[in-house]
Amino acid sequence: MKFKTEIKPYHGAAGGWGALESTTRFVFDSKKVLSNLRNLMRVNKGRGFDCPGCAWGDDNHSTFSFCENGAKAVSWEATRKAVEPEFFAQHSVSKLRAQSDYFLEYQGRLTHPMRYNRTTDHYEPISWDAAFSLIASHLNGLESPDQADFYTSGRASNEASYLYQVFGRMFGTNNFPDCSNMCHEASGVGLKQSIGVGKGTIRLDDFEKADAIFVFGQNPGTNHPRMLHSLRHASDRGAKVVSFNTLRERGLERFADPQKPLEVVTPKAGRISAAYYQPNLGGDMAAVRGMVKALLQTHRERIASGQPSLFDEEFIAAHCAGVDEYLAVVDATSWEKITGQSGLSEQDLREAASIYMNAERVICTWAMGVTQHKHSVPTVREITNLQLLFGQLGKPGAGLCPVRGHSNVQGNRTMGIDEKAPAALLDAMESHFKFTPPRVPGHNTVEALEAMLRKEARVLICLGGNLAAAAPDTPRTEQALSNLELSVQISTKLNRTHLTPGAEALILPTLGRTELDMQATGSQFITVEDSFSMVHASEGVGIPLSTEQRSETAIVCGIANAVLGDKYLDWMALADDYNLIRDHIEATIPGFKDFNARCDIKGGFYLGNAAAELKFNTLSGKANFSASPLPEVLIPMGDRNAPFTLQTLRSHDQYNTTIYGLDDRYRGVYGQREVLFIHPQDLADLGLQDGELVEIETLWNDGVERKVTGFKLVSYDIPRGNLAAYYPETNPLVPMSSFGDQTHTPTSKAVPVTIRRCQPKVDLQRIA
Ligand SMILES: Nc1nc2c(c(=O)[nH]1)N[C@H]1C(S)=C(S)[C@@H](COP(=O)(O)OP(=O)(O)OC[C@H]3O[C@@H](n4cnc5c(=O)[nH]c(N)nc54)[C@H](O)[C@@H]3O)O[C@H]1N2
Ligand SMILES: Nc1nc2c(c(=O)[nH]1)N[C@H]1C(S)=C(S)[C@@H](COP(=O)(O)OP(=O)(O)OC[C@H]3O[C@@H](n4cnc5c(=O)[nH]c(N)nc54)[C@H](O)[C@@H]3O)O[C@H]1N2
Ligand SMILES: [Mo]
Repeated sequence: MKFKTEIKPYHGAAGGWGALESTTRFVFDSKKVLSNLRNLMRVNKGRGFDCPGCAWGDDNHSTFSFCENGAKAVSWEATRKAVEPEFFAQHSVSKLRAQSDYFLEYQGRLTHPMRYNRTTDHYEPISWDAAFSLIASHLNGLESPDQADFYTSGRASNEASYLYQVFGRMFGTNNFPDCSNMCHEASGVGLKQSIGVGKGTIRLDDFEKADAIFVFGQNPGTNHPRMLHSLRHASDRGAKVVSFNTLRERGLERFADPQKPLEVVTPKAGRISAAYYQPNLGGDMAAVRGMVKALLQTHRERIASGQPSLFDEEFIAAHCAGVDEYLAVVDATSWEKITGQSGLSEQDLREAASIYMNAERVICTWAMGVTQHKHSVPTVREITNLQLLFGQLGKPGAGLCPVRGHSNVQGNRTMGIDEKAPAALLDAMESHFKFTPPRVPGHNTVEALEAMLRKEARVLICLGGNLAAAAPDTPRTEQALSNLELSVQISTKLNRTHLTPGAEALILPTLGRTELDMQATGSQFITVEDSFSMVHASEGVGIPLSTEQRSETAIVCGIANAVLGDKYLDWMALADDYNLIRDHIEATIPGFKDFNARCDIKGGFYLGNAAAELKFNTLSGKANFSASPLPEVLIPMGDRNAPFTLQTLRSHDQYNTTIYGLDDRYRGVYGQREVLFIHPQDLADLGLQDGELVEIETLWNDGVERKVTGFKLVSYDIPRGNLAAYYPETNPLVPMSSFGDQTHTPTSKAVPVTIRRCQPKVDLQRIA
């Protein structure tokens, strides 16, 4: 596989023909053109299947029912290429480790259960029954159930993830690390403290009613392309979209004039952002604080001149606690600190504030640019503070919207994939299933890896995902994984985690969401929950590539049955008929009354959100303002001063650790991934040139060397001192001990680094 590499700025708009061309290329490449297209037509329509791409909601009246990147996800899942036992017989694990993530993904779907043989360094076929027995003998041989970890990646269905946590808790542990720990954890934690519920408060059609939409730290053009439609429609009818993003992202600007951050929106086709601000990495809390400081001043001036309050006093009095403490902290925060930390001028922040106050209904959305910092919880809460001051909750067209990542990551939490599950969930498990669930909190992802490093965790089962590449500090993560006595991967595609086996390892090949799931009682559907708390059914149509592949639900049941027998539950009956699983969900999880019947509702059903109804399940019974000072420094790292802060982010042709291609079209990068975006003046100051290669080294306080080499410099519209490069290639740079306060989320958007010129890398021997 040879790729033409070039850097060529992209001048088109996000979406449009560029996207269509790229979509069809992916579909045609996957060698199953007709049925692929037919599949695509059905995504998110009728029963059909839910797009396994992102967690954006479904707009049932739109003709546009899939996006370019959803098309990639579907067509790559539907590939007819297969990784069969012969493939593993040909290639040793060590040889495969030298391959790129792109190569691994490209080999196709896993078709047979495989067991790693340490002596030969090859995976060999194993029967399902033998695989389940192996798992049972390891798990039942542990001294304590807490020596096992049960990881979940956010594609797993409600049914599979629900049974998975029931099984894990019956086995005796709360060790449920999940991808959410590396993702939107701060949104859940922060929102819960502020408004009593860890989910967004809005519904998709609120975008049609908002007067302003503030988008913080998110790149919807690539990661939530369907959101562009909502933003575009909003903008076309005169709502103002205001973006806070460290980089200029094509999907957020379109016609926004870089010279004029504040532009009044005219209904000119295509414009997304009315104003675009580029804070420093980690500068959003300061930016919002600055907006509130400006608003507070206006508020006081109004009161002084006898005008009505700028804030929603009625809302604050009726529903909120802690406003005085918060405003005191705002007063105590200097403009100097705000502008220094955010990197934005007072003028900019006053402009943003003025857009905000002139809008009757405001939505704030955010994603990884907000959640992957040390101070992410206070940042989420600061955004909430702003919304509370103006009563932007409990009314149409307004509210809080963390835009989730994986298509069912929100559903997984609802189903109980939570290492610190609330007592109510455990009580429900106990009374419904008649067992004593463990009450001690379990491991999150970083804690699980640390426990593996200490050899305290001995068995790992992963329901999807790719920890070796997704988790921080790659060499330490790989060490952790190889310390395991047994690593079990329930997967669709070959990935790096399979190539980092423990003493024993199993690959269990599973069906994807787009595929027909035939069980004893007929074709089964599953359910998922989107970012707007809508639960809907999803039924695959594609014919599975191999009769050996099993559904995630059937695999979870097979493992549970082998480990626990039918002591508490008849697992195999549940695998035969998913309606029975939904009956258990209905009996134990709030909001799922008449679950099976409601699965027939077109477009799904709404789980409800107490905060959106102004019911706040907090200790105070009110929505709590938080009164955190701004962090002392953005990157705490001991006593060394790093010249640069690096964020690790996604290119357009990837889905997390799955690499579909080597282009990042909107950023003008083609045929390569090892690039480093940098401000042109920083380049000049270092005496470096565009296109030169550098090594990037993390400056951290534990004496461990963290370095990657051979990254090509690309000058870009990014604030000085800030850098950006793709994940997972830069995960070796993210220290495992650098994580968010109260979340343990790796600080993937704030890595203190230095860079220096280097020689081209000697490429490893590749078998492509
Ligand atoms: N096609 C595709 N879709 C996806 C995914 C994928 O990999 N590919 N991944 C899915 C998942 S799991 C998730 S979590 C989401 C991720 O969706 P995003 O959060 O959009 O993902 P990132 O690529 O990490 O982009 C972070 C964005 O925030 C900006 N940013 C970074 N740091 C800061 C900061 O400190 N402040 C501000 N204001 N901006 C900042 C970056 O410039 C970038 O635009 O997407 C989901 N959807
Ligand atoms: N440096 C850095 N690190 C990050 C991030 C970052 O921005 N920067 N982002 C973080 C975020 S937001 C997230 S969510 C995590 C993602 O972490 P994970 O969810 O662990 O990783 P993915 O890459 O989404 O997992 C891909 C693998 O899942 C399997 N798979 C795909 N579809 C299915 C399916 O339907 N069923 C099953 N059982 N398996 C399936 C395939 O084998 C594929 O190889 O990464 C985190 N890591
Ligand atoms: Mo994510």
